[in-house]
Amino acid sequence: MQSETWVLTNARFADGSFGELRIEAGRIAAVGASVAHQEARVHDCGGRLLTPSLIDCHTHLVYAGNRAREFEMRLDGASYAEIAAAGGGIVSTMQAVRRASVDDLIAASLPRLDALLAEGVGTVEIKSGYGLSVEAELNILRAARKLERLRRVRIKTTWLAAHALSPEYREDRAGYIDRVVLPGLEAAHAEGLVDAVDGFCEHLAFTPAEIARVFDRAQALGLPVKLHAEQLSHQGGAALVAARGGLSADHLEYATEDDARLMAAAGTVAVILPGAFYMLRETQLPPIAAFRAAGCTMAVSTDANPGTSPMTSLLMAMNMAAVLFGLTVAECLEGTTGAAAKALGLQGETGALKVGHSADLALWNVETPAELVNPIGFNPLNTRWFKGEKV
Ligand code: DI6
Ligand code: FE
Repeated sequence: MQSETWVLTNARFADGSFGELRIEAGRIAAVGASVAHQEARVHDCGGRLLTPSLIDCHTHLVYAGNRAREFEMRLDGASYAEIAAAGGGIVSTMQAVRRASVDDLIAASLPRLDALLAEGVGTVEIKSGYGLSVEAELNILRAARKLERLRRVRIKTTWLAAHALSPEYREDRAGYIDRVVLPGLEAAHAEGLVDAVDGFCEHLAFTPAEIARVFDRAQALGLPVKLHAEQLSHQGGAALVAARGGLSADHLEYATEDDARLMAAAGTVAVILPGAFYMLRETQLPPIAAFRAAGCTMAVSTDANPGTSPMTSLLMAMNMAAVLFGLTVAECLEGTTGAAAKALGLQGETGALKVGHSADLALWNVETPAELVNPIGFNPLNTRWFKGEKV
């Protein structure tokens, strides 16, 4: 995609300084107090805040149906684990997904994707995990790949068949791994549908030993791994994914200081998901101070999913991360830009206003990052650029 040469003038950067940014061939060619103007069209930012486009690095955006009825049951006192044990939860979304065609999945997911993009998001990770059969898992990732062609967005896909045990395999856990998760991964990889491999390591999902088998196959295929770890209880998933040099460990409410040290040493990003914490009325806080002390990179994401985080606002996730978990404004902005890029293996490509990066930019009708994080449910996006093109 060969796009025009632009100079953005009078931009306010997150550190409060003013300057200019030059875009050539879809990439950031220069950034500073002033940049070369030759042969460029000019966009006057009017002193507004200019940031990289936001990155939502953990979503289950592609699904069908909804779980509003289960939400009402939880309001009546049922727990998430009780609903899952009674055949609700992930399995109820599975039934809706299996009835849907790829086109149905796209139609259901586009409004959610559009909600993110309207808030200045330029990169979205999308997981499978609601099909729980080879074909239905493939269909989710086929839909995710098509979304990338329908909108100006970069999509990273993740194989998450180890999200829940499908009902067909209730008595045969190893059979689910052997006949769905692993061969499905091979098929999805052969079809070019997989950028990374994830799992749900939890008492109501998969054990570290089961996840290790999935990671073995992922790594044999040369695919990076990540993990839903220590969300509802401490299972050892964070240590496992760190030992594999994984991209990220996600949720982490029950993670320990040791986990934080192992993740920091491995370069495994801690992905903080306040939406699920909020919806489940969790009270166990993720060990933010330990992540900071260990020097662990922290990202913030929506976890957009129909059950525990029906949220398609990354700005809202930033606000929740600040209010519920005590992240600073700077941590929230880095958590949805540079750190989120690292969680997807995209550092160097997007997520920072750096020469050579893709020109994925967001211009906001505010002056400071705090004005992005402070409001609830207000969208101050002015203009978004994707690969140097004004959207
Ligand atoms: N953790 C979560 O919070 C979601 N998946 C996961 O592994 C829940 C997904 C759902 O309830 O539909
Ligand atoms: Fe998730």
